[in-house]
Parts: sequence; structure tokens; C-alpha cells
Amino acid sequence: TGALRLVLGDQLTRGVAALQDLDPARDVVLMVEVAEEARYVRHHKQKIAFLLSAMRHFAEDLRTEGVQVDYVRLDDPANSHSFTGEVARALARHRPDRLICTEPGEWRILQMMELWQADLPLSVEIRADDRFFCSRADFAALHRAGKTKRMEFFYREMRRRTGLLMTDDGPVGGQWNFDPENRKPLPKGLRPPRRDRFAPDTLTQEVIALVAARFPDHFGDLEPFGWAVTRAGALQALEHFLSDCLPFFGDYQDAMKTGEDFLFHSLISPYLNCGLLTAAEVCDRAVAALGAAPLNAVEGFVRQILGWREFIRGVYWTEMPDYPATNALKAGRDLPAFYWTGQTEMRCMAECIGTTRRHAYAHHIQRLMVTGNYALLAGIAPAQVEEWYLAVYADAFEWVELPNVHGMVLHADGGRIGSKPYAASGAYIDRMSDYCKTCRYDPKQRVGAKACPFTTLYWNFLIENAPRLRANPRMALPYRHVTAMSDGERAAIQAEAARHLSDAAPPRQAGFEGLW
Ligand code: FAD
Ligand code: DLZ
Ligand code: SF4
Repeated sequence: TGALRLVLGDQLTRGVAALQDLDPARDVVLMVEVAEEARYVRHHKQKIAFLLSAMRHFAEDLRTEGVQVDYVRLDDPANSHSFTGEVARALARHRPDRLICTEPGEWRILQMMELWQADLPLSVEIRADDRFFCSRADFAALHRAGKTKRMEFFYREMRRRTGLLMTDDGPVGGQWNFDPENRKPLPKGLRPPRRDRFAPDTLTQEVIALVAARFPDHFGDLEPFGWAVTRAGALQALEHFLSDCLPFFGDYQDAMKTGEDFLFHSLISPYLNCGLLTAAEVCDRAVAALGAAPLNAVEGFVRQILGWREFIRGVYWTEMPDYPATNALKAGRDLPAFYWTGQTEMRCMAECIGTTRRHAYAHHIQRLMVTGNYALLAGIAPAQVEEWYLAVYADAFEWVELPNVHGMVLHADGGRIGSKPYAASGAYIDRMSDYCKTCRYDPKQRVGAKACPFTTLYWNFLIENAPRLRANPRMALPYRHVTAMSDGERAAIQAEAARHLSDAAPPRQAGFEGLW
């Protein structure tokens, strides 16, 4: 055999680096389903089914093209269930002259690949992943030049480099960022469109049965399963978003509504992250929709992908491997059990955990301002929060999950991603959603029987973290309120917070796994 070309579950792009210069007559593409990847955190059932089905369809497409694919299934009795074990077995089967990989999305796997380079008796090439606008080397150079301190400046640099939404004189519309226009709650009477969901074909049904049998103790509903698992399906989902949702995407990007799991969001992150869509084509299509969709929507959407997604990845690779060990706010409480059960009287949390369980999806503001904000305010240990986010979302891979959770949400990195914590009380959730209307708590109350846990914990968070946050100029306003409180008021808040955390937010008990 010529080259053995490894394609991982999040590298399902025909043009991925390891497949460039493929010689179908001599080369073999290796794809492996291994339990180690499904279990290093216990991924949501639907996430596993999505990835395995997308992998199998991708392999089918390659075979149709005449490419030789060696595909190891999860139920293959000889499966060693690790990447390293399966690469070793494949080398024995094919005796290739070299192994070609694309750099992976996780530090953990890069370590693995570097061991292959050191230990295996053949040349192991790890190619840069060119599916991003900004390569790791480019980001590192920008970083050294001091241009990656804040997302906004990095984003402008990326706009200039790519020419997306640019004219000769500068940004289209004369402004880089239209975010101030993008903070509207959902008005009464505006119904989000029905979303395309994709009925499982035979192949996906087989995978669903496999996941049901092998991972019954993992979090999440397996069915109904509605994700696209092919490139054609992912493209259809993108077009559906562009025509039916993008025009409203900007205005209602931060809105939340009971029973509306998707609103105007694109639902494409699983496709982007596993490779069925590329960031470049998504941005190009969005820019082409300008006119049919207003500029604040198109710019807002492009910023998420060209700005945030690329910035987050750059931070991951420049800060690893030390990044997850930081804990700037010294948060150490256990993750409450209700993150896994959804059983809580907090309406907002029950809604956001519910959509997570049903779809392996929640939209950004739910992740940031509800489940994330609660974990920040309650002082949950970063590693436990990170494990949850990595497990429960179909789009979660460490390169994107970790900086979002550790940095953006928990401020555990001391400010690498954002200059201040996103901490907010129940008033924010009340303004941006209808959740509070049907909740047994009152977002305005910080103590007492109806005290909203977000509001109580918000003030408690400021009190507990005063030594660390008071000096931050962007926190001056909330700290003026804390200073204006009497000692008695502060003590009452702290007592209410302690009561909530011990009575209404107990951690998961041993033997609890059976519950879902
Ligand atoms: P849309 O709202 O339609 O946005 C379009 C696209 O922009 C997304 O598909 C995504 O590719 C990109 N994007 C938007 N925000 C971000 C961001 N902050 N970081 C990276 N890309 C972004 N996104 C993931 O892809 N994987 C994760 O594991 C992940 N974990 C997150 C954890 C937390 C705590 C938070 C606050 C955000 C996280 N995000 C993650 C970012 C964002 O919430 C999701 O990308 C988004 O909700 C996916 O849904 P969508 O495709 O409908 O997004
Ligand atoms: C997440 C995941 C799962 C559940 N299963 C597999 C698998 O069986 N085979 C595979 O190649 N990839 C899988 N993945 C995705 C990998 O975890 C991912 O490629 C690495 O984390 C690097 O980002
Ligand atoms: Fe959430 Fe508080 Fe509103 Fe209830 S009152 S939905 S707990 S923010």
C-alpha cells in the first residue's frame, strides 16, 4: 500500500488536509469507531449517534468515489477501542509506506499523534488543518504581535484579511459591529419558522440501535433524532437557515422563549465542527444573502464564525496545556445533580437543560446566560462544568468547548477571553425570556421564600469574590450596590445563597447514573 490516511470523526471534509493528494489506486483511508472516544467523557447518546452515522455516510461517499476505505466498526470483535490500538492494527493489515493525519481538535489527541511519530516504524505526517480562516501558526504570530487580546480586534483583522463584508474604504455599512442592535427580546406574535429535521435513514437507524445497546447509561434522549448526517443534508440545513432564519438572526440572537428550542439560530455547529460544512462556505453564503437579510443579521452571523469561532480556537492552542488548570475565582463546589436530571424548580434551568437533553443542543444565550451563568454564580468547580458541556452538546469538541466554558463563562482564566465575568441576576433572564412568568421564584427577590436563585447567587457572587473582582473597573457599578448594602443585608444574602445551595442544588450521588 502507499499511504494510510487517517480521518477522525471531526474531519469529515472531502478536502481535509490528510486527503489532499490522495491516490485512490494505492492509498487507503482509515476510519475507526472506538469506545475510548465515546467514553473519555460520557457523551450524549445523540452526539455519539450523530458522529458515528456521519462517519459511516462519509465513508460510503468515499467508496462511491472509488477510494479504498478501511472502516472499523464499534462492534468489530477485534476492535481495540483506541485510536493508537487501531492505527497499530491497520499498519499490520496494510503495511503502508507512511501514515498521514490532519492535526486533531484536541490537545489529548495531538499528544497521541506525537507519540506515533516517536514510536511507530514509519513516517507519520501531521498536517495543519486548513479548514480554519486562521491557522494555528497565523494565530500564534498575531498573538506575539499583541493582536489577540480581545476578540473584536482579532475579528477586524480577519475581516481585513479575508475581505468578508469589506469595501475599499472599510467595513460594509461603515461599522464593524452591529451588536447593540442585536439584543431584542422576542416580540409577541412573532413565530419562529418550523425547522428542517432529518428523518433517520437505514444506516442512521442501525447506529441508533448500536448506541442504545452500548451506551444506555449516557445522558440524553436518543430519539427523536433529527440531525443531518451527510454533506447534502448539512447543505440543505444551511440553505434553510439562510432563507428562513437569517433575516431575524441579528435582532433576536439573545432572545429565549419557553418551548422554542431553536428560535432563529442556524443549528449548524455540529456540521461545521465535524466537517460536513466549512467555515469559508458558510460565511460566503451568508454574505451572498445580504439584501434578503439585513446587515446587522449578516454581520452578526459572520462575526460568530469568522470572529468568535476562530478566536476561541486560537486561544485554545496558544493556552494549552496549562489552560484548564487555572481557577482565577477559586470555584470549588460540586456540579448540582439537576444539570443531569433537569429536575429543578428554576424554570429557566429546566428549559435549557430540557432542550439539551432532547436535542444535544441549546442556543448560545442559553448556554452562556442560563446554565453557564448559574455555574459561575454558584462557584462550581471549572473541571466539572467543562465535563458537562463537553459531554452534552453535539457540537462539543475540546478546542471550542473549553475556552467558551473555562474563559467566557467561568472567568477561570482570569480574563483571557473576556475582561469581566458575564455574571447576571434574574433580571437579565426576565428581560430576555418569558421563563420567569411561569417560575415559582421572583427574579426581583434576593432573599425570602420566593427569592430567585440567580438573583441571590448574583449578589452572593459579588460578595464572595470582592477581593478578586472589586478592583476591576468594569465591575465598579455592581460593587457600588454591594458597598451601599448594610452588613445585615449582605449576611442575609449569604445565608439565602447557602440555603439554596444545600437544599435545592445537591450534587450528584453515587449510583445516580440510572436516573436518566
Ligand atoms: P448560531 O447562533 O447560529 O451561530 C452560528 C455559528 O457561530 C455557530 O454554529 C458556531 O459555529 C459559531 N459560534 C457562535 N458563537 C461561538 C462561540 N462562542 N465559539 C465558537 N463558535 C461560535 N460552540 C461549539 O461549536 N461547540 C461547543 O462545544 C460550544 N460550547 C459552548 C459552551 C458555552 C458555555 C458557550 C457560552 C458557548 C459554546 N459554544 C460552543 C458556542 C455557541 O453557543 C454554539 O456554537 C452555538 O450555540 C451553536 O448553535 P448554532 O449553530 O445554532 O449557532
Ligand atoms: C466524539 C467522537 C466519538 C464519540 N467517537 C469517535 C469515533 O468513534 N471515532 C472517531 O474518529 N472520532 C470520534 N469522536 C470524535 C473524536 O473524539 C475527535 O476527533 C477528537 O476528539 C479530536 O477532536
Ligand atoms: Fe430563572 Fe429566576 Fe426567572 Fe425562575 S425567576 S426563571 S429561576 S431567572
